[in-house]
Amino acid sequence: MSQKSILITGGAGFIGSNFINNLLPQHDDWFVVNLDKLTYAGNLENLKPVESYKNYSFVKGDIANRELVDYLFAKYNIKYVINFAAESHVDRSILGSEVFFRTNVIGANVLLEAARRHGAEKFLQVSTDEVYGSLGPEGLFTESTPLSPNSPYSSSKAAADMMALAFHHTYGLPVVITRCSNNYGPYQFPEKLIPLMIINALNNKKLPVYGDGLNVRDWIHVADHNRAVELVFEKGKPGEVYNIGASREMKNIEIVKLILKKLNKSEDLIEYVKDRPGHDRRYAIDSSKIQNELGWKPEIEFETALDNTIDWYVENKSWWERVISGEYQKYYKTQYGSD
Ligand code: NAD
Ligand code: TDX
Repeated sequence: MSQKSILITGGAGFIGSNFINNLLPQHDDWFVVNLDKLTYAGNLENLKPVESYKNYSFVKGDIANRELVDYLFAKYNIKYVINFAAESHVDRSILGSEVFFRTNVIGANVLLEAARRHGAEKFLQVSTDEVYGSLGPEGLFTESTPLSPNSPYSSSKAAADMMALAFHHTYGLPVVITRCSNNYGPYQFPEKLIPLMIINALNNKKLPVYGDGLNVRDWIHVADHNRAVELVFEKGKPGEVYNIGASREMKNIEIVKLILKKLNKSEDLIEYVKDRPGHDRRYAIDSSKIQNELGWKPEIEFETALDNTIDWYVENKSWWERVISGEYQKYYKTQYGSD
């Protein structure tokens, strides 16, 4: 049987590790090379379920390192790429944007150039709904919504999307792009809303809600997102963008209250804090294109899966206790002004 050699980048992060853990057991026809820099967000513990697989290899390194990326393409005869690697947190991009441009823009360029030189047959760029900017109370993002990113993070993702599409247009590189809404699920780094609130509640710490708490995000379970990524990777049409979302809009404060209720904690733990600068008001995704053209649909029901996610954090205290030691403490103090 011939194996597809796939370079998966950022596979030690939240979404990438869920992708590899779920997909590798079903694919002995894939040889997966996971290239990850192991930044604060990368964690090899997330990949325990697959570390002994024979069709899996981990490489610690930077996607912006041209020599390394070129060497890996040649060594493993890489013909397929799924680029999950990114600096992914909006608040950190507001504190300092340089590393966002280095990884998200230059890193994507290095991968695209290597893919072009080595005759790649598919390149999937994992992007985000944040490239479309912010919505008012009505309407949904479609694939033809103009890009209007508002944060250093989303502008770096939008730059990578445009470059990836230009590589398709100019060189015929078979690029596909996915733009997904907010993910939740196991192994999410606790700087993001849901795990941060769960962990603070478990520690009886204040839950910092930005602004009036009425900003809206459209939530999807990471496993639904990853099924869509796999489908777009296999069946997506080169040069096309596919929005991914589960039509589950929630105000931030509603999520925070659901978490407190599930954990039997008082709403007195909620603390309204200074708003995020440039805070996008509302995201909501129209995913009819991937549903109609590729036959994907979300399958995971939000309330049950949020409960299961909360249970996962309750049961995996040792995972997050290690994750929030060290660098996280410094970040938390800078971002929230308290320990
Ligand atoms: P994450 O921060 O949890 O993980 C990112 C991973 O990339 C980490 O393992 C990190 O070590 C690695 N990485 C960072 N810089 C690197 C570099 N220069 N070279 C190699 N590896 C590097 O992020 P995530 O939430 O898993 O997001 C994965 C992708 O999905 C990102 O591209 C993000 O923009 C996109 N996305 C995320 C969401 C979400 O809700 N989390 C939604 C839509 C799209
Ligand atoms: O402490 C907090 N308090 C708060 O009110 C944090 C961390 C967040 N929030 C708010 C800000 C947002 O309105 O919660 C909402 C969600 O925030 P994040 O979890 O930081 O996600 P968001 O900014 O929406 O971006 C996420 O979705 C799109 C991911 O981090 C991105 O990687 C992805 O591209």
